[in-house]
Amino acid sequence: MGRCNIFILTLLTFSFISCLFPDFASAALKQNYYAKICPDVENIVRNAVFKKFNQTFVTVPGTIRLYFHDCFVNGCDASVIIASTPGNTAEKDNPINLSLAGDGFDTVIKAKAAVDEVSRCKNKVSCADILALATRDVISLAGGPSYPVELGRLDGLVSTSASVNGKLPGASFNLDQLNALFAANGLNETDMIALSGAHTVGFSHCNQFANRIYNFSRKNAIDPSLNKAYAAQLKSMCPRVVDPTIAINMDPTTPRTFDNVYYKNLVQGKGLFTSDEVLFTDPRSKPTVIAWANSPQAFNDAFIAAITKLGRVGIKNSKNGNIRHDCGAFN
Ligand code: HEM
Ligand SMILES: *[C@@H]1O[C@H](CO)[C@@H](O)[C@H](O)[C@H]1NC(C)=O
Ligand SMILES: *[C@@H]1O[C@H](CO)[C@@H](O)[C@H](O)[C@H]1NC(C)=O
Ligand SMILES: *[C@@H]1O[C@H](CO)[C@@H](O)[C@H](O)[C@H]1NC(C)=O
Ligand SMILES: CC(=O)N[C@H]1CO[C@H](CO)[C@@H](O)[C@@H]1O
Repeated sequence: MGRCNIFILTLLTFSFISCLFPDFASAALKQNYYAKICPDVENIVRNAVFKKFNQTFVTVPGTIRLYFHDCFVNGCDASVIIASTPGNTAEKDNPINLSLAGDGFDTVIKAKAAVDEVSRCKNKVSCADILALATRDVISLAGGPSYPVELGRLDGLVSTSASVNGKLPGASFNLDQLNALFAANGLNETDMIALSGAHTVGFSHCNQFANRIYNFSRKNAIDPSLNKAYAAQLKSMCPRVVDPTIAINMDPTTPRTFDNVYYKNLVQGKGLFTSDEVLFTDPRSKPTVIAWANSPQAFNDAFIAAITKLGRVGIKNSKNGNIRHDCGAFN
């Protein structure tokens, strides 16, 4: 009883302190956050994203992956967009930056410029929120689900190359490694399987899966979990001596559509990375893969839940964040 009272007292004290100093409480996001500040922000961003999409499809995968990397390294705070300066090597220039496509960055820069052209909106909308909105917009432009986006993020004040190490998953990860990294970001196995579905669009360089088609320690053996015809196709596109300029579609079936075909591919042994195919070969995640291969609606629902949770990672408050004037540089 006594212990319980102390617990409640501690809890009350904490809530009280949080009320006195709201900056210590984690900022809450909400839909329509800009209703009074910049009421047309969603249309402005959507139009800018559409213009960019109309120029190049790379806008779609580039923006989605940029959001993922932003959120997993120091939270969804646009720190990934910061350019390096003579005194600081930023996140985007970490050698394991995994070749983020320039068109993702450009999408955010263009949308920010469009928002700032409206005087009441100028310097009032964070780059982190613009990236969250642009991600929703490219997904829906590519045929994926549309969904309400929670807003109210601030932009981070720190971006270092060193902070990237250990924060992003590798293409050779097994299920336990994937689960551990996503759990560190408040995402469970279901969320991880759903977000992996983003590999339904975009490209990969050959080095990410070369070991699956030319196992160097086993006389170039092919990973037995790979579909034989798909492996042969991959070998014809990616020579044994890796050519770093070659990038291939990650979804060999519908590479430009954001759909559940990613899961259908996994069932057929056509997952490009070890981290993709393991979702089908590991008996723990297999039932979910099969369910989503069979139901676009079930996948869409799970994806929306998961990307909404992803958007809540590491939200900054007024002590450790602000609204950047230029997404690529600190104010
Ligand atoms: C589950 C663990 C994940 C691993 C191991 C992984 C790994 C990779 C790798 C190695 C590439 C290819 C990079 C290259 O060679 O250029 C890639 C591309 C991509 N990833 Fe992931 N990823 C994971 C999860 C995610 C998530 C959660 C998202 C977003 C929700 C995402 C979105 C993308 C997109 C859209 C691309 C294509 C990028 C482009 O074409 O420019 N990935 N990923
Ligand atoms: C889309 O691209 C076409 C030509 O590539 C251009 O004529 C059209 O104006 C563009 N639409 C928008 C909204 O940018
Ligand atoms: C390559 O072969 C080694 C030795 O048999 C094995 O442990 C490893 O899992 C294989 N790698 C792949 C990607 O199949
Ligand atoms: C994982 O999170 C989703 C929401 O994203 C939730 O619906 C589901 O119940 C969670 N699963 C477990 C096992 O906690
Ligand atoms: C887009 C980008 O910044 N790519 C860089 C990733 O890291 C390699 C190795 O450090 C650089 O050569 C790329 O320019």
